[in-house]
Amino acid sequence: MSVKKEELDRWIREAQMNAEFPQHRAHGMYGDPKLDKINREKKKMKKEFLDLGRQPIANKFLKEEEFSDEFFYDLKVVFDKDTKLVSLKEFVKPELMFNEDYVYHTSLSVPMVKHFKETAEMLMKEFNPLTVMEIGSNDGVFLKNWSNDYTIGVEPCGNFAKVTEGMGYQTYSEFWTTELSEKIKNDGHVDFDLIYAANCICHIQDLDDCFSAVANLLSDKGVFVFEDPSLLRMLERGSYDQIYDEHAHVFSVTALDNLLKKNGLIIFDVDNLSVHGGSNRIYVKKPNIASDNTLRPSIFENLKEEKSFGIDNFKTYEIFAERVKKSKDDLVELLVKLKDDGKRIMSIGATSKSTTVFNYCGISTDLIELITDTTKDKQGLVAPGSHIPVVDRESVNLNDYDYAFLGAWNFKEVIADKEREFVENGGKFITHVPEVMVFS
Ligand code: DWN
Repeated sequence: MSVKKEELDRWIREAQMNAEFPQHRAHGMYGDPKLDKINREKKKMKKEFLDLGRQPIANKFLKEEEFSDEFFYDLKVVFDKDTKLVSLKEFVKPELMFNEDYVYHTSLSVPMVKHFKETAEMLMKEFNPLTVMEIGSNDGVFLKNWSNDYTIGVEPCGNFAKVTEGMGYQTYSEFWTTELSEKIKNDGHVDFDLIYAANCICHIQDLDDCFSAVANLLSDKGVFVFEDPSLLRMLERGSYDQIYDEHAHVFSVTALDNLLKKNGLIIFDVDNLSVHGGSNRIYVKKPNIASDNTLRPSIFENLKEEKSFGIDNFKTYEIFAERVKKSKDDLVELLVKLKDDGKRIMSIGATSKSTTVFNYCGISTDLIELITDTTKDKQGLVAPGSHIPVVDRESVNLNDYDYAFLGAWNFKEVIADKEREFVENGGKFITHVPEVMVFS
């Protein structure tokens, strides 16, 4: 598909204008009466479509003595008619989620280690960047593919920042903000040829500030590449458990296109990925007339596919909300029936996603006895809200159970392959994606 010149010129003009007039951006507006009014207007554009009830911090696995202090909030989801962005109605304070105790280690997911190695190789081949920064560098699974002389990390979780510092990568243990981007500049870093982020940008609440900070540190020829779960795949697959405190937003290409342009950046390519239940990798750069004939057809194809699905139409979200209610009813009905029949049920993968499912559906130890997880930091604790014990896979004989719920349904194939013996002995899996079903 070829890009229409008028369309291209309009995009670039818009992006450049927004870059030149940062006061047009939404961030940092609080306190200015004129801008407060704009913010109030913006809030009115947000329409609620889903209520997933009281939820705890999705990754705050806990001990019994912490039960009385457990934090809960209302997990509601809104659609912004203006930007088409899907976000949480109320954000949770970032420090409550991302701190020294953060337990999700990317390097413990073998398929993700492979994914990040291949991603780094592809980016090296395609863009050959000299200077690299990763936002949300976790335990260094992406960083380790790059020379530590020219690569830095940004990671607010202190436990992980220490790990990557130990690997020789300078790591700013702070949240990604324009203020931090200024600090990095003042520390003498040259602009970056590659700014990368995986499963992190959707965690950032103030996206205008986030993108403006990226624009501040991206070299003129640099690329900003980020990947996050896809809203379209979530809507198609009914995977409502992509929604939890950390996921402040679930991105469509449509909404990102609107938001990035507003901040002087343009999308030039999109990859549809299978990881994390269906993600999009978005390639972004600064507008530059001389090289903007490089916009790839993938952008227009994704925008077209999203439009035909109805991503810009509130009705689509109302239909999704109905499907979510049905998923809850079906899952609870199935688990209760199996328990009544004397079956034993456990779960595999103590994921953030399963925190949403268990708390929304009111599932606790009466239905699911335990969860196995390969992450040492989760073992010996109980899952948030549901208080189902999390144990090491090696401590459990799966043959004692009749059913295994897939908390990590995004690793369905890997888990089914590992647990062949369970199935051979008559064990069955339960999943709620794309709909509640039993399979073996
Ligand atoms: O964005 C985020 C993504 C990338 O990771 C974060 N907000 C938090 C986290 O979300 P999650 O917890 O839903 O991610 P995963 O990758 O689906 O978690 C898989 C969990 O399952 C890990 O704790 C490891 C565990 N696991 C297991 O016990 N047995 C995984 C596999 C493949 C297994 O065989």
